[in-house]
Amino acid sequence: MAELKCILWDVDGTLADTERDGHRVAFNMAFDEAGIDRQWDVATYGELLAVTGGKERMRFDIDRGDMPDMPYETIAALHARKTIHYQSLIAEGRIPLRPGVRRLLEEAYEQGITLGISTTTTPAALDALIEHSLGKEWFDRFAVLAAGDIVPAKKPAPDIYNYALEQLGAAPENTLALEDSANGWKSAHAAGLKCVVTVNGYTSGHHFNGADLVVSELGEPNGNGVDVLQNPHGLELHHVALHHLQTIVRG
Ligand code: XBP
Ligand code: MG
Repeated sequence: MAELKCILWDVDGTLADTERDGHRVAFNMAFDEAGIDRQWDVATYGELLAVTGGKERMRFDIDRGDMPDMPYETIAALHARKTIHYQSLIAEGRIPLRPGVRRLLEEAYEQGITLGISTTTTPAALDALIEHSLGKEWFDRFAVLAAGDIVPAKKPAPDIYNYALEQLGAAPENTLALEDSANGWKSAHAAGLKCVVTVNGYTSGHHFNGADLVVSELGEPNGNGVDVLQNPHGLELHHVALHHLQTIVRG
């Protein structure tokens, strides 16, 4: 029987709702500052989230004719400015962790479960969120921070999960992923991982066929109880606890 030894966490939308009020706003600040006639409103950004990776997202918007064309170097420079704006927004402390994230991270850490990050976002953006929303001690508590361009193919490709597993020497059957989006779920699934999904405003309409649990959030013991959207293992739950993840991995 497989045991839960490792949990890999997605970042944007899973640890915190960073997209609408963080990344989106930072992109718009960078476009404005560079004199580019384009702003991504909340709904447009939701469509663009189908493309993972900020530089790739800009390229997609250019290719469909909604942004002026520019060479890769300009996209990369704009994205670097966007990351700086994002770091400032995060440093202002305006993006809290999602409910239950800290509780589950702490429970798993105390139980000796290996913890890692597996994300499409840029390392500098990830570092800002760890420092300002989680706390600096978590730089040492995560055994791997797999992020951004470290692999050529971003989610939904499995590469970033495979990279994290390889760095940890962890087996997929002992590892569970926490995700919020269809692209994230596909990536984790393609890497052979069990996956729990916490949806958010941008992803509640996504399809997660085959996911091990889909809920509105991880929730808190003293909260109202989470909305359970898919529960193929028939778990009894009010909030998501470590023992639920252990049950899922045991199969
Ligand atoms: C989500 C993404 C990222 C962010 C923006 O990543 O697709 O591209 O939207 O980050 P995940 P960058 O859910 O895997 O954390 O601009 O740094 O790419
Ligand atoms: Mg995500």
